[in-house]
Amino acid sequence: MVVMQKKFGLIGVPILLAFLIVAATGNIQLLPELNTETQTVSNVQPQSVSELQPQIAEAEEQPVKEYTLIIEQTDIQISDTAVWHAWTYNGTVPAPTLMVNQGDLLRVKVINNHDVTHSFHAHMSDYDPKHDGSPVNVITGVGAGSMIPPGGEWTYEYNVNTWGTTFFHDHAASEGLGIKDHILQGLYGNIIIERNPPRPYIDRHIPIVMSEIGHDVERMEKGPTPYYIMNGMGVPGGEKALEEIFAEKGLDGVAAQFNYTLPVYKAKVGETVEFHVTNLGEQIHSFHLHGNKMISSTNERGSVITSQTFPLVQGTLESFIIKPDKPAIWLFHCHVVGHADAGMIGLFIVEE
Ligand SMILES: [Cu+2]
Repeated sequence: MVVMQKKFGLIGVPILLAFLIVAATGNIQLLPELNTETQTVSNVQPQSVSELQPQIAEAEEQPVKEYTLIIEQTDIQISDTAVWHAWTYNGTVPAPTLMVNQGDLLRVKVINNHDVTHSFHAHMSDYDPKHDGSPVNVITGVGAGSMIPPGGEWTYEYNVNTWGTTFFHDHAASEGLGIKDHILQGLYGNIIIERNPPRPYIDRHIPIVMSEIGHDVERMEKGPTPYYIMNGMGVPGGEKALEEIFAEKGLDGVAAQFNYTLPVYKAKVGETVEFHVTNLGEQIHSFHLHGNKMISSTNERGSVITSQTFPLVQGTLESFIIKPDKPAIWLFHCHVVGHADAGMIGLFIVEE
């Protein structure tokens, strides 16, 4: 019954379109009962056609943005005592951020050099179902290859007709492992879509993915390992651990953790910086940046985030803009503070 309703719904659209096309082209003899409206339709016709022409011309020259991502296992030293046998797009967790413009055709060629099936599933709104990269492709047989077997490849395509920030992740499962396990192993990344017309005042983008670490962590010897991570990094013991490192080894000791266990991003006073924070973990996280006026640029565009913190349920993101006005070292962390204690902290350094 549901299927029938859907079919009627789909049939209804072409009928409506056919009616509109017929009306617009003036072939009204096919619709004699609409004679009274004929004059009006033909009067507006020349203007409508000329307005359409540049749009069509633009469509033919749609800019194409192409990326290639290679799925492979990558060993990442996550602490002095442990290695994460991560699964990656192009060797990093998260994957490289894809930068596109509103209006582009985004084409992503994904090569699977790993020994299990993977995919690339992007949270986009305008693409052919064959590029979904989900188990439905296998079930329907439409784009079955978008679930990429070991050694295979697939080129996914998207019309980028909205702007803002979104993300992608693996949507495959393998024997004994769920989609969750595939994602947590590191197969995710952000897509930043610049508005048309663009915002030239953005000086710097800082994409951050909050998550938990995947299942394949090898501990060489006893020692703390992160579980809650941002951009693949975490400091077990959080800020307290940093204090202890400082007491023992001074600033150099802390600096040795930069972009090893502790994500660190820099900007200059007066720059306009846009953060993009995504939760691709299995738990609720929240994101708190100290000391800067945060203005939402994705969910509540233009609103000030007054508590300096926003919540992220699983599979969501927020972007915000700041304009740091003084040199400082600021903390950012998950405000599920237990997660921060278990690793989810980072530094934002503002330089003169
Ligand atoms: Cu958290």
